Amino acid sequence: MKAADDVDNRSTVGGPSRQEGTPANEFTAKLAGTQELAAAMPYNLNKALEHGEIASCPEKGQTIEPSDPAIAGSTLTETIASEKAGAGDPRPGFNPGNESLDRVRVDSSERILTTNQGVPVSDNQNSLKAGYRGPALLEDFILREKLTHFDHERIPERVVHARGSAAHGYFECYEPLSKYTRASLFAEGGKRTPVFVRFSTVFGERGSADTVRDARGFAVKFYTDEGNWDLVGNNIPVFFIQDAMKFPDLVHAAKPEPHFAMPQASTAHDTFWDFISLMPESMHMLMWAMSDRGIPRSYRMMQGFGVHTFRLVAEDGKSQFVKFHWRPLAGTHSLDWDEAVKLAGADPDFHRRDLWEAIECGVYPEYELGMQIFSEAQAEAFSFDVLDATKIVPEELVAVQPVGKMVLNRNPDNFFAETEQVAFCAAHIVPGLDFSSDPLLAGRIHSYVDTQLSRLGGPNFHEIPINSPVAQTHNNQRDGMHRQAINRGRVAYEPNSLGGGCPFQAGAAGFTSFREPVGGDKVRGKAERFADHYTQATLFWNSQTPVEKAHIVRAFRFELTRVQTPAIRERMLALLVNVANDLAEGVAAGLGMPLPPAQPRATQNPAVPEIDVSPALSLFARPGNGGIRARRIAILVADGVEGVAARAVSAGLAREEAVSRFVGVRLGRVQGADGGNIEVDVTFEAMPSVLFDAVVIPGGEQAMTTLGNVGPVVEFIREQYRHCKPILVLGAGKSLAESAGVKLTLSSGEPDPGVLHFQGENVDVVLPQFVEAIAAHRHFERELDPPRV
Ligand code: HDE
Repeated sequence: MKAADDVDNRSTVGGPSRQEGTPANEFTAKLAGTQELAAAMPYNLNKALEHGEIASCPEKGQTIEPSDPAIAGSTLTETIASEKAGAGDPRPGFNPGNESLDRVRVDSSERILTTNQGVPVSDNQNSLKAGYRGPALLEDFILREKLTHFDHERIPERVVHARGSAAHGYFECYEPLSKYTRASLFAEGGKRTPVFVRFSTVFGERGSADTVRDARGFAVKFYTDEGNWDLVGNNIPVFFIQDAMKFPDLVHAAKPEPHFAMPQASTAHDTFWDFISLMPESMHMLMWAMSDRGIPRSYRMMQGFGVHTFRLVAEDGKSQFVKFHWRPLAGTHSLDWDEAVKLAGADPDFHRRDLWEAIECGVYPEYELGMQIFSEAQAEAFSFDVLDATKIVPEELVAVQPVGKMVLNRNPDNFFAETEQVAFCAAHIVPGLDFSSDPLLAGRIHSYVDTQLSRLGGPNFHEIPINSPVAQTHNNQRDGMHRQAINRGRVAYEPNSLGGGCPFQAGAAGFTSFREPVGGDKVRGKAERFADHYTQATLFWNSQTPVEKAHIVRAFRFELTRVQTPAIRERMLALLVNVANDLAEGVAAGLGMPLPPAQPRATQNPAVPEIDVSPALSLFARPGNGGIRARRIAILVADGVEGVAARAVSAGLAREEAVSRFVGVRLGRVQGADGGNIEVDVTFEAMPSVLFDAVVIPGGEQAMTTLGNVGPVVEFIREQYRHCKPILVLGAGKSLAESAGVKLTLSSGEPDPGVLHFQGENVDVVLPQFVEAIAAHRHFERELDPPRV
């Protein structure tokens, strides 16, 4: 720092000061520089602009650049470098906490074991004792550090959405959306923004099974260059309740009952249905939750929704309403209920494993982001209220416009550090987006940070690497538990002159709330249109195919049979009558109850809906791109199997990037009829039928006879058939298939498109048809109640 001799830079209190007649030095130069900074800001230029109409266009904060970086620093000794303190080259205006995760990634290869203080540990087997058989000594700081850390390895689980799995990836914008929004991630076609996505179930605890019936969380953190945007959505476009005031009640009713902590991860119990049957606004969400949307095949195969109405805000301040949609390129597919139940035992991590393995083998899950953009005038004209989170905006009224694609291409390194510590927040939005006045959203804006303060043990969890933005963060927030940033300089307030005015407010470049006029009396209550509880539940029901309707009836029947209080069942039936008579009748028949009269409606003037049917609401509306990537297919083998055919099928499926497994009675090799060997990948015991999307019965007389005599093999095939999965039968495999109950034709006499019997030599001929049958996912034409086998 250059020291000027001609300014008054005496210290009047303490510390280094220039004595009269001595030349200036760097200490006194810092004092002089500070005086220069303060003098350059004789008054607060922007103060007058904080008032009245002019305040709505805030000015950028007033700043002055110090003549030397050291002037704004904490200490002149900052240039003294060390391995710990740094390079001695201060980087004004830079926050390394926003650098990529590489800054905290740790690898211990070829390293010795140390304590947390870096002290090498000589013996990691024995505690320190007074003699080999003597008492352990309290001074064993190594043992105590290890145990103390272990004792605190768990943090509280999320109060909801405790069970989840996550992945990194990117979002790529298709075309600039500047007409609607100034959000930087939508500014240019081809622009990529890093994302971290966490999928979850809602009601189960952290260790509960993945395949339970529930909504799924679909939370996306976009690390945009103007800060983090969290789109914290679900795989269902509506919610149970309309007002945040009811959220704790909903969750208390759905969670295990408080006296005996049962049932785990299930809504099939009295308190849930007691609450729900008194909350008719939940009827629309229930229709979705009881449909096969509640048991997705994979996180890769479910839609996501922002649920609430949000706002897009353009550069000129104009705003449109928006609803966000994620659409999986692999299509929307679900499990069969019987399969979901069995999977909970066979592989409670089914969805977690599916996501991990798909990414690990390069089959990156992809989703298209769509927007329904509409004006306030359009919203006003709808028969429903767009601020009511129990309502959708049907695609027939406002089309979903594709705006970009998300690709999940990297698994986390560490589950705890990333998936567990990630903190999503409905309040995290960026310039160009804004909230609507949805009363459910208002509660969410508060709730997330609040819950995370206790889950993550206090403030500053925004500095945990997975949560920190890639955009630079600079403000005057300081201190608190777990603080990591070491802020340079003495200024932690604004306005200031001693820090050159920095960090200064961004003015028009910063986040600006949409100027929405608000008014009215201070009241508790809901708008009239919120009282229509059934119209969209009926729309959903009317839009389902017969198979989907049958599954919905079955789910209600299951859940309500588990309810122990007949009055609650009856109350539920009385609600369902308001949705659709055939639905209520189907459920009542399963419960062996007469149909009660409908529950009184909250409004005598239900909406006159714009449409009666919306085909887009069917799960089958989005079969996907026809691919079978990462689908699992079992090829059954035993000694004497037609090895050439089995290997050819396996190779053909690999070309489609599907995952085939040779399943046998025990591990080791089986000898093919052609003399070649096949290595068994897995046994029937370790990977039962529910873990596969399809089965191949390859033929070979001897092998088929052997397998036909093994009970679990027959059960394996039977379940594939019962769960409506594609079955490829080659040559002599037919006898085994038939002995397991597989029928080549439907009960109508028509051929079953999901059961292929091939007699020829060259299996490549039948493979395309088999691939198509797998891509179609399930062959529900086969399904009868009760099932044929
Ligand atoms: Fe959440 N929700 N929620 N929620 N939510 C949480 O935040 C809450 C709601 C959703 O993978 C909690 O950090 C309230 C709707 C997802 O980490 C908590 C209300 C939707 C996740 C919370 C709602 C969601 C959460 C629990 C009603 C779909 C998991 C732990 C006003 C649009 C995020 C946490 C993750 C998590 C509160 C309703 C989605 C307690 C008060 C509607 C995907 O803060």
